[in-house]
Amino acid sequence: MKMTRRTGLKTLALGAALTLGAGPALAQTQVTFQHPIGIHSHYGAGTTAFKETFERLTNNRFRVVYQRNDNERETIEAVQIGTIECTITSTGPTGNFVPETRNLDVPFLFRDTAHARGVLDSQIGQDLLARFTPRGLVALAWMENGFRHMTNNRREVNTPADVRGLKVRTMENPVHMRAFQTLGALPTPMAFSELVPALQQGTVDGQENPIPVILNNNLNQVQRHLTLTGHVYSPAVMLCNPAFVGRLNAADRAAMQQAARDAAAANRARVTSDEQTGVDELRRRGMTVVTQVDSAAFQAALAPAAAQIEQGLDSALLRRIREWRPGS
Ligand code: EAX
Repeated sequence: MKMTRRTGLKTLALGAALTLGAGPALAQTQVTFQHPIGIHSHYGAGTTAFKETFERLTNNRFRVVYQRNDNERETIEAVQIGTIECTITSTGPTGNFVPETRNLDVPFLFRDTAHARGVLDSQIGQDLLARFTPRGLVALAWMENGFRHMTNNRREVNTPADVRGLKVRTMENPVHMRAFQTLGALPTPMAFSELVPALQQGTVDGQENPIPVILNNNLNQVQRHLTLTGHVYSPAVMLCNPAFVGRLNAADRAAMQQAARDAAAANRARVTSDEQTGVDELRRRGMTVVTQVDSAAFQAALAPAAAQIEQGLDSALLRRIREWRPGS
């Protein structure tokens, strides 16, 4: 019995060696990407662009494979450990790994998309990417979800007062939680993977996410009212495992960096187009959408708690971000 099994194994090994020797598949190394929302989303646009560039520039010696995982904290940990190579995650959970990223989560910090993208592309953004290195993560590029908006099942939200008493799922992020507490909501932090069941079961009344996330995750199926509060910008970041990056030769590493730039560009282009078409599409799917929002009223409602919201954050960095202008 033992003999037979050993022989069987030998045959298998030989067979495998022959198959591998047969063609260019020989040296293909799998690069596993995990992130939420699926390959047809704005995150998936990034992964698809990364795959296309990286595989092409390395003559297909690498094969990028996507797996969906809606738990961002889990994917970051998996990248740290090395069970997967890369992820794309919002800054929802990154503050637990790199506290400095919480500075980006302050409500109404960014005036508009150009401001947010400009800051992330500037030295400020590059310095923040470098902060991931000592935490066992290689941060390749800033990407994004867009500006976050509120949805709920109770009522149309027109003013900050309408938010009072709503149970709102927030990301597991103390800056966001404090902001919603200030508005009089009952913030309930949970992973993205728990969001849809929580909305289905009525554990929470609402949530907040950018148009691309609402659209690509079909949140219209579990939410009736959308208000374009744009209360905070939602950055995302592409993270890879340091041992994986360390094994790449110089040319492959340059290919990876080019692939990450292409990924960020594709991600942003998709966010822009989702934001252009998303409101009409979500109305078609049955949501009510409040587009005229008194943003100043929401900012004023948060103002008394600004010090508390920014507690433990880097006030000099926040000032640099606020004062950033195109070309600076
Ligand atoms: O990164 O948790 C969230 O609401 C995030 O915006 C989502 O996972 C996309």
